[in-house]
Amino acid sequence: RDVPAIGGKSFTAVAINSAAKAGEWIKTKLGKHTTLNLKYSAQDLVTEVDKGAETMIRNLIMTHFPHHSFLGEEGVQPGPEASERALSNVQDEEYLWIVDPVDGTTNFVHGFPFFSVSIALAHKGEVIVGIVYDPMRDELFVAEKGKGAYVHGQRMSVSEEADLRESLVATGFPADPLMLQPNLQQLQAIAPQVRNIRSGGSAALHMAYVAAGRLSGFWEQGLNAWDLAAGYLLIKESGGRVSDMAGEPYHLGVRHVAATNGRIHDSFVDELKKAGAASRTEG
Ligand code: 2AM
Ligand code: CA
Ligand code: CA
Ligand code: CA
Repeated sequence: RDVPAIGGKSFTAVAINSAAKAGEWIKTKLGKHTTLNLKYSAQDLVTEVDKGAETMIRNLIMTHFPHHSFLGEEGVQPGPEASERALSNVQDEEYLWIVDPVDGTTNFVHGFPFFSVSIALAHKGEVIVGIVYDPMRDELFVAEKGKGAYVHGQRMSVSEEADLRESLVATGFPADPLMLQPNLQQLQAIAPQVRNIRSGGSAALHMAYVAAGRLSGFWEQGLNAWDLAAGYLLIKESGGRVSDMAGEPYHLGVRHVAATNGRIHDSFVDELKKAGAASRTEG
């Protein structure tokens, strides 16, 4: 296939291999992790599996592409300020890998089998490859810019619903109490208008499900580039729309996200806005 390659290995192949290797290992550690630390708060968890998986992915990527930059969640100090600083230091690099080794650590820790590995490659700030891998179901979601998005090798497309009343939408509840309140207000506004609400606990996997047409929409506040970059490309290449809470197009700095099949996007964002998004779109 015609994908950008250096040293004979395509970007996408390296992303897939890294996610698959890490995912297989993470799965073997489910219920068997030995260290659990709190990062920023009692809701902000990390285990040796998060760190080990990130190291595994980083080493694989750096072996193939030693001159590329790397931004991984576990290499960044906890908290929103450090995350924003870390992103602004690297977001203009020519090639930047953006990695969340375990998206859904709370689920992983509790044995709730819904988590993923998220790997994106950005070229000068634009996402060109996006991979989300669910090791429990062995589902690999892959997108290349301009070439579509695939699951199980089949082209994905977003769902058809054009009306909130027919829509199944998901959200994530922010760990930060300051952001939980607006999220609950949005939940209260959206819930009566849609078919139903889900909250699985992995933002990247929710984004992949929007791309696959399994969810009509998803919103969450207080996320980071590593939660969203891969899922953004999956949705875009599946015909959907990703924006911030004000409806502005996605970029790597977006932290409060609205992602849909496109058809419900404007009404979805209107409702979220009315209900009271957190005050800063990127903060
Ligand atoms: P994580 O599991 O990689 O940390 C669930 O609502 C989503 O929020 C997950 O994608 C989760 O990613 C992310 N998340 C969990 N705790 C967080 C925190 N303290 N700050 C920012 N994002 C968090
Ligand atoms: Ca985390
Ligand atoms: Ca995450
Ligand atoms: Ca993580």
